[in-house]
Amino acid sequence: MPSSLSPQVAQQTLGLPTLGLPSLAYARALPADFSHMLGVVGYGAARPEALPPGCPFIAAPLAPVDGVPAYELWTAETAVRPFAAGPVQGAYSDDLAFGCVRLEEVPGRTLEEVVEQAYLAIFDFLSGSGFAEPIRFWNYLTAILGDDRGMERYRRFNIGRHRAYLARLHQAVPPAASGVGGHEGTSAVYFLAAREAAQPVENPRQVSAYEYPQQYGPRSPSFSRAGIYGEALFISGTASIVGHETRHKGDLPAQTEETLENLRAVINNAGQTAALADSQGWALKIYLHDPLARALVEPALVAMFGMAAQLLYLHGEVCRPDLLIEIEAYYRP
Ligand code: 3EB
Repeated sequence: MPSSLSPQVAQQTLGLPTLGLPSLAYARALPADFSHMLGVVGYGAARPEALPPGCPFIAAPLAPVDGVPAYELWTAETAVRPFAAGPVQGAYSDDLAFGCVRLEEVPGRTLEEVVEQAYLAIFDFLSGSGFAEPIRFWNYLTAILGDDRGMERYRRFNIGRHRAYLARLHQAVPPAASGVGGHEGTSAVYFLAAREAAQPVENPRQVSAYEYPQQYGPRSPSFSRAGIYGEALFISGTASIVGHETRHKGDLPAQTEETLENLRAVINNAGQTAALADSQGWALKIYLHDPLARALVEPALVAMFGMAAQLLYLHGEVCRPDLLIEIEAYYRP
């Protein structure tokens, strides 16, 4: 394969089969058929009795703003098999793997150790499953802004993730990710992986997070702003940050507009501007500091992504104290 061609272009040119893409649904109830279910994430929800034993499930430590339990459902185009490696539970299809792990914080282990061990276990899962390339991570941390012996917990998280990436991540830049705080339960990480890496995409309006200056912590947050996987686009948690600085402190409507500008810039930079006309291809999670603020942000979101986009509003804590909203997105045609 000529190295100058992107993976998608090369596939089309050479007539190779296209990549099987994951489907994403945010739902209040579970489906009847789990044969293609890569994994289920619960928001304000414990593992449902109806879930078959092999189906991966992780309870995120955050709930929908309306308090009604919700599920995030990742489905593959082909049938799945369960796969576990140490503490990491998952499943894989022909093209994709899903995995999840709880961050069990026990006395005597620092948060950075717990995070590093969890990520090392994830890399063991990846090498054992044959899906070597992580394409998207979600990190939900309880008390994300809390102090732990003189250092913010999110900064300790970044140290642990950075150590594991240094040891095991072979991609030139880290994959797309979200890092958000929750208000209940146990911190959790889940991910999607594939046989080939996503193409990283940055935001020209923002400094790459992995190049943030040290004022945000001794180790930068390791994530790229988005990843292109086949025809799908994974957009990381996106907030009211320009350059590397917070904009519009305390002003939720202005932060929402800035966040949408950042999303627009990432989508443009990914060459996916036309996707904005395909409302039903979009699924977004909106993390709100104030669970009552949904009505303030919804009109702008619907104006940009259309009536058919799936929108899940969660009561989350953004990883900087002055940020009131963060938005992530998944698109597939
Ligand atoms: C930012 O742009 C906002 O630590 O994995 C967004 C997405 C953020 C992912 C992470 C953090 C992370 O820096 C915060």
